[in-house]
Amino acid sequence: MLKKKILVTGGAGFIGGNFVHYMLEKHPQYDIYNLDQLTYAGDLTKHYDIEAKSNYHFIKADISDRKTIMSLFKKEQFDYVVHFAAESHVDRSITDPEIFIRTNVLGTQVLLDAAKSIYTSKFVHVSTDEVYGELDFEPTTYFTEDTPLQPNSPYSATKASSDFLVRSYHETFGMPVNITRCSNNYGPYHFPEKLIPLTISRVFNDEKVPVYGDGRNIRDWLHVQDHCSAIDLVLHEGESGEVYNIGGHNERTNLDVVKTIINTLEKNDDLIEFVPDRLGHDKRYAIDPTKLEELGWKPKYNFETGIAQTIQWYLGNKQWWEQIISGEYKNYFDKQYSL
Ligand code: NAD
Ligand code: TDX
Repeated sequence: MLKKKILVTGGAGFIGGNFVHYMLEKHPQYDIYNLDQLTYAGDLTKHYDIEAKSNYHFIKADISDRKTIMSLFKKEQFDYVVHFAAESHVDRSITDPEIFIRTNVLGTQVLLDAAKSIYTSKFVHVSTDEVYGELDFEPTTYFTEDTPLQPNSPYSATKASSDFLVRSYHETFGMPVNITRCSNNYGPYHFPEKLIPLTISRVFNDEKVPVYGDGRNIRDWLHVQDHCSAIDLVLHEGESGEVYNIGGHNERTNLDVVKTIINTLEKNDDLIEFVPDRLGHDKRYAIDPTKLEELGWKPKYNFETGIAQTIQWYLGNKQWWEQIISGEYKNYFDKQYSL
């Protein structure tokens, strides 16, 4: 019997990379095609241990390159698409929004057209809770799938645009789709521009950690493995056309997160440096995952266990992040922060 083919876009990045490993382990009956442009955020060293597998394939391509993407779909006739590829960093979208529109909006439309041109059984679009905008600190309310979209950053505006495009291909053409909206992920291979890996790498090196504003903004943290299991479930069991929120009720202030990392690494809080706030900084994100739980999903990690394991992972894999922070990323960091 022919193996089913799953196209994973952005499989050289943080979440897509973990998802590729997760799927090869959990579903050896599938052929996994990882399509990635290898931008600054993508690297294949995380796949050294799987690249020889006969059911893993890598394709270097830009999702907004219509000609290449259309002919690839025609040739490979993918059964499923799980779409992670995106420009993902809010701060970069504030300084340079254009590439976000090209990749996140145009790239998604090209993939939708390509999937429509063959028969794809399911197109899962990986989105974010940031499309809902922000919640107040009080009263304690949560994002549900019915919360209106009110994106505040150029990044979240492009993600919301792509969500609407995915929805429209379902409504207009009957394409079988799901949209997932997840809270902040953490875990292995998280790129060091994001709060948790940035803090771990800087505290480890006794360097100051930039905390935006007063550090009271709240994020709802989810271990990347729990995100992977949620997407796997939605891919196989999600009702076509539905949106599923993904989150594990792990709300923490940024200051709490930074202090937890400092304590675990047995360093001192004087490494914290309060810096000017992010423009348009969303106050609080928090997910109500009831709909996904009703589909049978249960996260495995609580934040305390997950963050301890993640710190251990970064200590054991210094080579990976040291090579990143000493390269081109150093220019970005020096432009972004004056510490
Ligand atoms: P990431 O930045 O770590 O990885 C993105 C990957 O996409 C990289 O490998 C990059 O090379 C690739 N890519 C970028 N532009 C491309 C293009 N034009 N063509 C092909 N490949 C391209 O991102 P991540 O944190 O792994 O996020 C993955 C997805 O999950 C994104 O869609 C993001 O919006 C969403 N998401 C992320 C989080 C989070 O906390 N990280 C939370 C919710 C949703
Ligand atoms: O240096 C920092 N200092 C700081 O205080 C950085 C990088 C961040 N922060 C704050 C801003 C946020 O309140 O920490 C919080 C987390 O910031 P990020 O790690 O940049 O994540 P966030 O902006 O919340 O977005 C993330 O979660 C949702 C991902 O990057 C998005 O791709 C995803 O959609």
